[in-house]
Amino acid sequence: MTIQTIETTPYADQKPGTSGLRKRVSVYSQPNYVENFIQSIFDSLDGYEGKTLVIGGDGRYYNDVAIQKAIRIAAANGFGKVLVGENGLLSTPAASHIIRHYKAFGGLVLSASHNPGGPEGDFGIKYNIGNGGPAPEKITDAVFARTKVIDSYKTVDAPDVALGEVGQHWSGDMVVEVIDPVADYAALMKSLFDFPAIREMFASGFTMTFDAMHAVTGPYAHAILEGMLDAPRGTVINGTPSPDFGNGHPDPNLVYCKEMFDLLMTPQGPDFGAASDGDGDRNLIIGKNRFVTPSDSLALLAANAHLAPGYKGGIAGIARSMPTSAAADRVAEKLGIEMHETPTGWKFFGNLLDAGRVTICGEESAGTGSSHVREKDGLWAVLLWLNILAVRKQSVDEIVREHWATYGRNYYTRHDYEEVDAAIAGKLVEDLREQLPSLPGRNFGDDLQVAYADDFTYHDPVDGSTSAKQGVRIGFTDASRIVLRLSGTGTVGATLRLYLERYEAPDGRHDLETQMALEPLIALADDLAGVKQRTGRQEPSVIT
Ligand code: G16
Repeated sequence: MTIQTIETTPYADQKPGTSGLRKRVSVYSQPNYVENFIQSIFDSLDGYEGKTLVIGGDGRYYNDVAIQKAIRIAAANGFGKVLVGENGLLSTPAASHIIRHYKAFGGLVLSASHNPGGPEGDFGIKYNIGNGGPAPEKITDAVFARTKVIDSYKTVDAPDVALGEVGQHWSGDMVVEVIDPVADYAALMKSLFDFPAIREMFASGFTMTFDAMHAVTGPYAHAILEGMLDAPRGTVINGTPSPDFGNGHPDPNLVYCKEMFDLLMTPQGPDFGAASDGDGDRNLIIGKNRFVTPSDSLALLAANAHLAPGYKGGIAGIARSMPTSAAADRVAEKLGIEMHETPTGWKFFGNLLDAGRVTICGEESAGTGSSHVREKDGLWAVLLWLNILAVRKQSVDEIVREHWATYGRNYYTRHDYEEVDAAIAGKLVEDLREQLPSLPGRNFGDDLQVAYADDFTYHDPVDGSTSAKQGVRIGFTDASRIVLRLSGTGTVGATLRLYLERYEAPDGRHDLETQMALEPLIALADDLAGVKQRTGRQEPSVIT
């Protein structure tokens, strides 16, 4: 095998964001852009010689090119083996499971998640550590530092690996095992959930639609829902992954899954609707006449997890990202278990899960997961919902209403302002930050009194690390909340996210329209931050 050392020059823009390095395909296609980033990852790690690396992606445009490059660089740097999904496919949660299951050193997850694909779309690379989860900040910071000074990378002079052929291949002296992307993951799901009960529910006429959005969950959903659980053929729609996601936007929200939402709101629609995103870690849950917000879904799954065999002993604790509503906190309080509030980004859950302090985690950004892997997991959430429905024999709507009657309802919405000028967005957040010390104690309108106002700092209780400036939060005495932060996953300009929440007690009104219920907070947030005036936008780009 000939190892080649190729000279290169650094790129200044390879700082990993909330979840790896996400850029336009046009940026990734620049000479040595992929090579620089992957070599910088390996340069920031110790002790991987002879060990196994997992590589998988969501099948988006440029995956095949990047995977072949990654294999050659891994071979030249001394990895002993690469495990790669057939045709380069591995959903993000499946990649996490494969890393854990085969005790790999780590993995490269190639995805830009829910962002559009295709030559004009986005691409991304993320490194996951041996626990199966996204690398913590100390590694991503080291990678970024390395990208700024890198002057060469290593590769081997070897042909492309036939990724369509399951079995053993070679790249130089390194073994490349092409594996079935679904089998191990499907076995894990079977071990967690009551498959016979779910099968029985389908057999007795329960209907669902699962929209795979032309993305990576298609093969998983076909195999598990239609194959193992006997849901009728046609339950899974858009189930064949395509490099540009059927020219769509694989983000499972009410904007991009509007057709399915509309169908679920009619008597002819199925009993249950669900979807997952580009790389299979996000989920959307809709019952007949009932959309379940991700924050509510987290609380409901935590409250009912014991109904699934994998969680029958109860859960150790719950963690949620700071902007996620406090609905889950009330469940944790009732169960008498730990509750943690972390910054946005799944990587912050890793330590808590590894330490056994939490079992279920979730985020407002359509992500829920558990200690079974170290990523959020779209199909897992769908299967846990199915398990709960099969055991409780109630509709989603009934279950949600009962939950609110027990714990109260956290009305919740997120307003996104996308592709805002980065300087304007930065200044807006900075100016709001400066107002914070003057806010506590102030009254707004008849019933809003500020209880606290700060920029969230997280102190990791497991490793003692601190992450500052994770989002501005203004909390009120009635448990309402305004949160504002800049997204760390956008690829063009800045995305401003405004999160609004209001609590209504168990005996309060639970049937208000969400935007109406939050109207006073929406108006106040705009007064305080001047979003509309400064950005020149009259409406958010997306409301979820
Ligand atoms: C990623 C992260 C999540 C985060 C989301 C949104 O999800 O894994 O933890 O909540 O981005 O982050 P931001 O608000 O910074 O854009 P995904 O599904 O895009 O990988």
